[in-house]
Amino acid sequence: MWNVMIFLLITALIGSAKASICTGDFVGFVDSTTDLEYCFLFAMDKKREWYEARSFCKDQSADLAFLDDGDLHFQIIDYILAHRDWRDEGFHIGGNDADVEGQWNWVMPQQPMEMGYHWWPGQPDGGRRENFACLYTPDFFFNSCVNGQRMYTLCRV
Ligand SMILES: [Ca+2]
Repeated sequence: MWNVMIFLLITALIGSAKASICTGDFVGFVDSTTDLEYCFLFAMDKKREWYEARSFCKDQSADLAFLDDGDLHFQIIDYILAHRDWRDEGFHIGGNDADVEGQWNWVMPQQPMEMGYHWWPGQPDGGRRENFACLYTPDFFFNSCVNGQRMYTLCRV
């Protein structure tokens, strides 16, 4: 009896746990609108400024995170909030208005950032002092972060 129940339990667990395509320390998130998995790296080893953060991601064959598609941004928020010691922090993502003030673009893929929706109300602000998009405490919606600010890094393959 117990043997059968344990067998059924293991079968159920294997059946529900789809193998992740993500390697190393990358974490897989399945976008519920496309059912496709995307791999993100939360680089908590040190705090970096934005350009250094981008180089770090490229060294991992990735880039700073793009978050305008599906529900991935909201899954990332939940994941960050589930880590008690991450909740007071900020994470670099792959958007900036460094080229033309007020024109926010993603670096990968190269396309304009959607304004509104993913941004905290009132963001972006700060003019030429704040040219780099980040996920920032306490809500981890998009914020414009101060040039040169050091924080953690969110990469995406
Ligand atoms: Ca700016």
